[in-house]
Amino acid sequence: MYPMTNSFRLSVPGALALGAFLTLGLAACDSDSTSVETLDVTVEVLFPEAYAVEAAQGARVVLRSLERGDEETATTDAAGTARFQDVIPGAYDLSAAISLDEDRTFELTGNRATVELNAVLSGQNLASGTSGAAFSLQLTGSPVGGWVISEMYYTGSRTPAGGNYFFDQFFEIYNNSTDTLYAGGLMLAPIFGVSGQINPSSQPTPFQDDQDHVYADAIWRIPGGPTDVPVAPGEGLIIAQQGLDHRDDPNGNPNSPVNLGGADFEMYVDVPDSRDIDNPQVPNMEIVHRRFGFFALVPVFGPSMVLVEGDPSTFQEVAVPDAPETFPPVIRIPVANVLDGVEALQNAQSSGFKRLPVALDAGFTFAGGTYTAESVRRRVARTIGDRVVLQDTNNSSNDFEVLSTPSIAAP
Ligand SMILES: [Ca+2]
Ligand SMILES: [Ca+2]
Repeated sequence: MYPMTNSFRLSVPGALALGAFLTLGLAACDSDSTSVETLDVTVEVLFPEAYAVEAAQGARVVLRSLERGDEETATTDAAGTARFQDVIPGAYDLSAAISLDEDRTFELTGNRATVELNAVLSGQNLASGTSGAAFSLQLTGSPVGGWVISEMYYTGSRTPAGGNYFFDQFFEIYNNSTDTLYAGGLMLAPIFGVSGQINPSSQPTPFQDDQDHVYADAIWRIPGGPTDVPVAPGEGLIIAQQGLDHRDDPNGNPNSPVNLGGADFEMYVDVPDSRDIDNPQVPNMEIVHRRFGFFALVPVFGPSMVLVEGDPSTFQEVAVPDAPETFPPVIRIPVANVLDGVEALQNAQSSGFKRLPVALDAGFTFAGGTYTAESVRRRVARTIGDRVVLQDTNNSSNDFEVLSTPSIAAP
């Protein structure tokens, strides 16, 4: 199991080798100046903090001598510990590595992925005269999991007089990964196309055959760059159409289920003739692209929404086929730039109106109707410690459930 002894014999130069071996073999504690006192080294290997288990069983640990270049290898046991015996004092690099298959990663993180984790501790001095040394290595790797759209509240609410109210729409994006992610520069894009047979002339989007792109009505960007807007694992950001307390605001609706005055961002339509409301307390999303409208309204029948990364100047404007010349173009975004997408359609019969490519969302979700104050929310895959991992099989029919009131609604 531990071939240290062999390596030790080979690595000790010249005539000393046999004598040293005999000395150790017969009396390891002999203080004779010609002998080499060896020591035992224990290495504890830990998974990254957000993982379900601390001790990393099955990690390959390497102890590499800086003087001689030779390596010893051991595998961690169920306690995450690897042991090296009879190690010659000197300077060493320690490293640990483990490959996790999809099933094991799912057990440990709640997300399915193959993962490589590593840890390195360089230039450690194993001093002679000590009985042993112990080290602890914490593995790191790329975040497992990523951003998802966790909730969409798009149905709107009824006013006390029975009117339609749709300014209280919001979207939540969520860090479904094992590490802090940065939201600066991420873009939220509602997709062009009707949500179902809303009237007899409703037609599905003409872009259905293109499975490599999505076609956006608008692109809203979170301000900042790739190191701005940190979001911890298991935390989300609320992006409101209007960042108001819709229940109390004089422009609001007392029947609205949500107070969005504490939203992280709002989609203020900043145009000269704007009728939108800019709450100075809520930072505005940046408008990258917008086709029309006084408000950042998405269809109350069901929007398709995608979360996008990358450089939007590479996205092209595209005319809508058979539309009048004055019809504003949509913007074409490669599927490769889409981090997550959710298709919400009018009802169970609306599958023919799908707007998102199957690779992004193989199904769709739908609410009970318009102005019902319902939201659609991603189901929980599992909980690891305090962290909720949301289900993302890229099929909203399975991954989403309808809530009778948004998850952030006051009780
Ligand atoms: Ca604002
Ligand atoms: Ca997804």
